[in-house]
Amino acid sequence: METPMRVTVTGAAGQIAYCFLPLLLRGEVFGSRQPIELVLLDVEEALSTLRGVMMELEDGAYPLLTSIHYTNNVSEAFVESDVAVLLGAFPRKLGMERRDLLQKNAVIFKEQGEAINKHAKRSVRILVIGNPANTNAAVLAHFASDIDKKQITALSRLDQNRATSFIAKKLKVSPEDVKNIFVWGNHSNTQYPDLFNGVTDGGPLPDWLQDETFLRNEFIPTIQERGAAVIKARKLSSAMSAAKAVVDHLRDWFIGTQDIVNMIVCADGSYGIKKGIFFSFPCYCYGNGSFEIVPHFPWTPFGDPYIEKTKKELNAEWEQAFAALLP
Ligand code: NAX
Repeated sequence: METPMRVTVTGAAGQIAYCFLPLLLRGEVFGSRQPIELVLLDVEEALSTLRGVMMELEDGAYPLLTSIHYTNNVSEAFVESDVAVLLGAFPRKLGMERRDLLQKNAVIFKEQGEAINKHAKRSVRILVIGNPANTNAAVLAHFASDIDKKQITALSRLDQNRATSFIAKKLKVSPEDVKNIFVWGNHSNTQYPDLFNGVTDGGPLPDWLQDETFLRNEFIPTIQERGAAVIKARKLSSAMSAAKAVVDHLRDWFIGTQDIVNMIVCADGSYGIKKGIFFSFPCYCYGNGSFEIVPHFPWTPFGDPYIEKTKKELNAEWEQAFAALLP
């Protein structure tokens, strides 16, 4: 057995955590030989639920679980963390303006960024899932100033999985036979799902899938609105599919993959996206928590207005979030 890895999960009393934690402890992320020290963080009001989650994890008798600790203390939660999975965020409430949501979360991710900077291992890898995920990651990156920005990513894999699965269903093939479907930009309904680089069976997607009317009226809005459609049907937001996407993201980032995967990462100037913005790009993961933005998949001119829209939204989010934090 290897040295235990300390994994901190925030929002651990929530519904994605409830689906994700069993998958983590079954070895689906870091493999079946990697022991895990689990630290669970949530807010004070959720501590009783968190205690129940901890009891259930103990009752699972997972061989990989070496220890488990829960807390509502942010500093304590990140001590010596190897990996931080940040699910906890302030939810949008009825009548709440988006600006207020951004600012409430900016305060949370500032505090967590500072705590990670102070207490986590220097090699820590951080995955932000809590919404608004791109801007929360940007805030965290700003305040975890000693941590390399390439150690911080946010989740757009659920959007990529949704888009890939949609195309596979149209083609009547398995999702693993469809590659290079990308989702660019913000994890919001301005995201740009793009299939022009898609391949199946070693060749490009059929022309009928690249028809602009189909893209505008069916493919793009279905993927952009998929989260809302799940809420409408289930009366709860996506949790099972989100947990699967978290597993996919972390496993590929740590173990590596031959596929090109979507991750929200700090823009380095690739594709003309302003440096410092957290944006969903096609990435290649080498394993051990390293990745590169893959530069060979430009969107076609059809995508330009979509990219402009999502860029504009991210710039506005950045300004609104930081307005609450910086003098
Ligand atoms: P839940 O509302 O079930 O759970 C969230 C948990 O976070 C709650 O237990 C809450 O008490 C806790 N929390 C709130 N503030 C906290 C803080 N400051 N510190 C620690 N914990 C805190 O939400 P769930 O369905 O589990 O979703 C978690 C987050 O993922 C939400 O923000 C959601 O919007 C976001 N999502 C992001 C996705 C993505 O692709 N990036 C997709 C799925 C999901 O919608």
